[in-house]
Amino acid sequence: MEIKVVKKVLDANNEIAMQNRKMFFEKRVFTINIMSSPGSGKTSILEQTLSMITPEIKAAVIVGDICTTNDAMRIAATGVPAVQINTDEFGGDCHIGAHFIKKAAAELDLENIDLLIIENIGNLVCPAEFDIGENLRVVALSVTEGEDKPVKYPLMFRVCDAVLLNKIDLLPYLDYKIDEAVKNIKMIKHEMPVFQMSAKTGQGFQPWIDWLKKMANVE
Ligand SMILES: Nc1nc2c(ncn2[C@@H]2O[C@H](COP(=O)(O)OP(=O)(O)O)[C@@H](O)[C@H]2O)c(=O)[nH]1
Ligand SMILES: [Mg+2]
Repeated sequence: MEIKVVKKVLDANNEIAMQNRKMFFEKRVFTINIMSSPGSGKTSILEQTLSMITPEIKAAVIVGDICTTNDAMRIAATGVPAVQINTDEFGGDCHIGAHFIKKAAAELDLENIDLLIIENIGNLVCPAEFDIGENLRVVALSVTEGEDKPVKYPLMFRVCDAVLLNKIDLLPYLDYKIDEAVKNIKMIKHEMPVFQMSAKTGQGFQPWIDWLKKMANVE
């Protein structure tokens, strides 16, 4: 019985995700879902990315958190339209569901947006299970989280199209074995692109930006 309920929730989510994907396709908006543990640097990566692609590319951001509008305020400070989703009043969901994206997208002028970036709620588990109608998924992993997270949370790495290996500016202070982390990522998904970067210094961002533009076809 319980399994039936779970399946129903996922079916309902998938239905709305399909509607979202159709809407974004019709409006010619390319959508990317960025996921990670809390604090890996999603918002920092977005701030740096937006500074390198706007205003040439018309971008907007939807950010999900359980509470606060902190991240939307950080994004809005870059001059890019930002909509905050808070799941607290809906039971504090640990992921963004497709229905939240449908609602948040209604707040945006999609006719004037080419690239929509969605910052998911910090969590390496549930966000991987919920399709929100996006075109591309990336996972940020910071070097302070340990080399083994890809093999501990394989679904997240399986459903993503690239890994943003962030905070490499901290490597001199850590015992982190970056080759082992990359090996673990490739063990889960052999062909996965891994972009080593620092949102703090901007190091390593150009290859990620080039790849993103190519995937979004917005060069
Ligand atoms: N040293 C360093 N700190 C970073 C980097 N990226 C993010 N941070 C810091 O990590 C913390 C969490 O970053 P935030 O962007 O809020 O992560 P989010 O929770 O994934 O959105 C903040 O204190 C950032 O300043 C980085 O590349 N290097
Ligand atoms: Mg954030």
